[in-house]
Amino acid sequence: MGTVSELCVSSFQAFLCPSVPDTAPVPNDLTPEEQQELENIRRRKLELLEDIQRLKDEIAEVTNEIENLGSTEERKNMQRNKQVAMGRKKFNMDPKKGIQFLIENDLLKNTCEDIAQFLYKGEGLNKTAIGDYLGERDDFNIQVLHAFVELHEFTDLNLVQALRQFLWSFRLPGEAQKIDRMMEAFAQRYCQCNAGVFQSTGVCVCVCVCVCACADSFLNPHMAHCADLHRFHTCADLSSSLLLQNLYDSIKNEPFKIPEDDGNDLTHTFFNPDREGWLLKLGGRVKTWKRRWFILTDNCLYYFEYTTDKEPRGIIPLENLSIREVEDKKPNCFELFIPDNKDQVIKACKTEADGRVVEGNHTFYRISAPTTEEKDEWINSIKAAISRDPFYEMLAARKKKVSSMKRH
Ligand code: 4IP
Repeated sequence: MGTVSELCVSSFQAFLCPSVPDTAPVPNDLTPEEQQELENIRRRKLELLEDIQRLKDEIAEVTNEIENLGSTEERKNMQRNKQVAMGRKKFNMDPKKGIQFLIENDLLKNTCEDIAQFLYKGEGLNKTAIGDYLGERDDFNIQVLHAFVELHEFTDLNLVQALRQFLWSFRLPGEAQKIDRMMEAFAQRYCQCNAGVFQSTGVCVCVCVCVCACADSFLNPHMAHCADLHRFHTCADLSSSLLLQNLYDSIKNEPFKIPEDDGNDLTHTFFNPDREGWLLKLGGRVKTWKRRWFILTDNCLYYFEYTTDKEPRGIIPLENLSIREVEDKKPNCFELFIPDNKDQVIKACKTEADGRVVEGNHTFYRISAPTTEEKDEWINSIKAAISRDPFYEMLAARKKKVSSMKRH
């Protein structure tokens, strides 16, 4: 039997180390006061243990909530990005349905300003589809067209420069009425940004039509309406001849670039990818950074020069590759590499400047994302794509089997 102080010590040890049982019987040779004191210590200890357990439970609960909160947010974001991508694809196939889908899913506000902004940003959108939507006769579409034109800044640009900018943001539809509406909206905005250059919007529209006809005949010299300065001067009595001369020279010196009719092939091929977005990619032999539109789908990474390109510039099959974060002068970098073989060239194909498709030269693909979040999302999506692919898993299993057979 121990002394009171020994018993107290054992009680506290049990308290400090709860796994040690505090079951020593209360000795009966203690005075009632001492017994009472010992009882008190043991009760206090139990209370404290209960408090600790309660605190532990609360911490676990809060941690759990925080974790769930993070993953719910992440999941929501991923879901949202996926739906936006889906909306873009729908838009490219049927602009009205695409916009409707985005509005119904709370991804776009149903106002002409928001829709115009979405078209103006144009990320992942087909320029022909943008032109079709903006050219519609519907009142709402006409309002969107005006809001869209308002987003262009034409101040201090000459008419040809402004037209170049405007006509690069979508592909002009073929119908004359649609073109009229668009030219009218453009001319209004141009005159608003450059008061006094033209006597009226009507004059500006007339000059625009001349500019376009002239640009067209420079691009297609065999067409009937020959582009001579004389023809261009049909607008002469409407505007100063010096201004017209400048515009004429500008068209002649630099051909008018119209976005390609990009069709919808890409839309179908890459419908609903795992992820897509702009990234910077480092070259293989020549280490130049290029901004490319990346699409992750079917366990392959495709990159394009423009979102509307029909053909990718490069294709990187992801099987046998790993991904890791890396430090570089560029921010948010990650790279694809072959594990345990840093000198082997990755199996991939690329397009040469002359259009030939050849094998790539990369021993690693270094890529920079615009933000840390996007870098993390790309890494996660690529990791998921690499690990989920059943073909790769089957291949890996076979390789394992073959190498174990070789060993025996
Ligand atoms: C090119 O540099 C581009 O970066 C290419 O990227 C890249 O090909 C070339 O790599 C690199 O030389 P310049 O345009 O400055 O010449 P992209 O094809 O996206 O334009 P990859 O294989 O990265 O596509 P090498 O390996 O051909 O040098």
